[in-house]
Amino acid sequence: MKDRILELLKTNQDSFISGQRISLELGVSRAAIWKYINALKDEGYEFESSSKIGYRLTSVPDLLTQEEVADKIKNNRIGKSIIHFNTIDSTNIKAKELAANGAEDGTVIISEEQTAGKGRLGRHWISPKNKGIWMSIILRPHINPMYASRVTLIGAAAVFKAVESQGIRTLIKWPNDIVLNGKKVCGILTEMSAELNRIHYLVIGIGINANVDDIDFPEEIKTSATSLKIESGHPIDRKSLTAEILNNFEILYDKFLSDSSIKDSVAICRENSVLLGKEIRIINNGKETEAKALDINDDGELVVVHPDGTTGVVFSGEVSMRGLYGYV
Ligand code: BT5
Repeated sequence: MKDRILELLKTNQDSFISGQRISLELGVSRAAIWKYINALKDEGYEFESSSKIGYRLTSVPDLLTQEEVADKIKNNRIGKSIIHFNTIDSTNIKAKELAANGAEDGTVIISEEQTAGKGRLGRHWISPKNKGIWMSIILRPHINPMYASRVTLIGAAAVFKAVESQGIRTLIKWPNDIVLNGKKVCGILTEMSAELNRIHYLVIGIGINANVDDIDFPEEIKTSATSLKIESGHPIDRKSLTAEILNNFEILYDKFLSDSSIKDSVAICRENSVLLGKEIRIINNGKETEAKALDINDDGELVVVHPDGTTGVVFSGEVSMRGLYGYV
């Protein structure tokens, strides 16, 4: 009911709506309306109200709640249900917990802040309050677990397209980073619960530095991290960007489910890659090798040529590149 009252107030933002009208249109008592309006005030909505003329919505909070994002989502599944937190340890941890308890395919967990945001290999992800998009998507694909890591590239392609739609051109650093002016603006962490031939669930965690300020980055990542706001010089509409990512994700993900192919996502990652043609260092299981990045093949693997002239593919692992994130 709170959602419906909010919707009614949103569609009539230029005028007052009387309590009587809300009561009649939605079949709810005046006392209940008052209770819901107070709950909305607690969430940061602001109203003008008068006992004679009713209520008028004057300001909506900059929060990534279901109420604020849902009207921009065009999907059938992804993001139809958004579970929102003001603060949480990690949206990936919460998503895994909810998935283990039966949360539906496409459920999205978003938090305004993470106190223990996770990067790969146990690393920490800085997630300051109200300034980024810290979200995790629960997926239940009927595919071979072998193909699960392909979802990371779908995520990267979806973020690229969404950010591009806001007028900002980024580059993709295979397999899980989005880069702007040589610094990281987004990281993706895909986690899985599976048996040998069956996936229970996948969680794809996406962290985007939308409106993060320089001061929010700790000293050790100041030279390697940036935000869309810092680089573009203007604040980012987090609600639209969140919805755009989810909209693009569903389109690309549905193609993948229909034939296990990620050709479209790979094409986006390839055309906008920061690595291809460059000398790179690959760190896998603690072992470092040097190579030149040649291509991303249709399976989403990085094709490289080694110093001895042989070619090979890299499935996963760390890749660093001269000049990027301060690697010299
Ligand atoms: C990643 O790991 O890039 C994956 C990050 C995934 C974060 C999302 S947020 C929503 C969801 N819930 C979670 O708990 N996680 C996901 P990796 O490639 O390992 O990069 C981690 C490294 O990036 C750190 O060791 C830092 O050096 C750097 N870093 C940390 N926070 C950063 C930030 N906000 N922006 C840019 N770089 C950052």
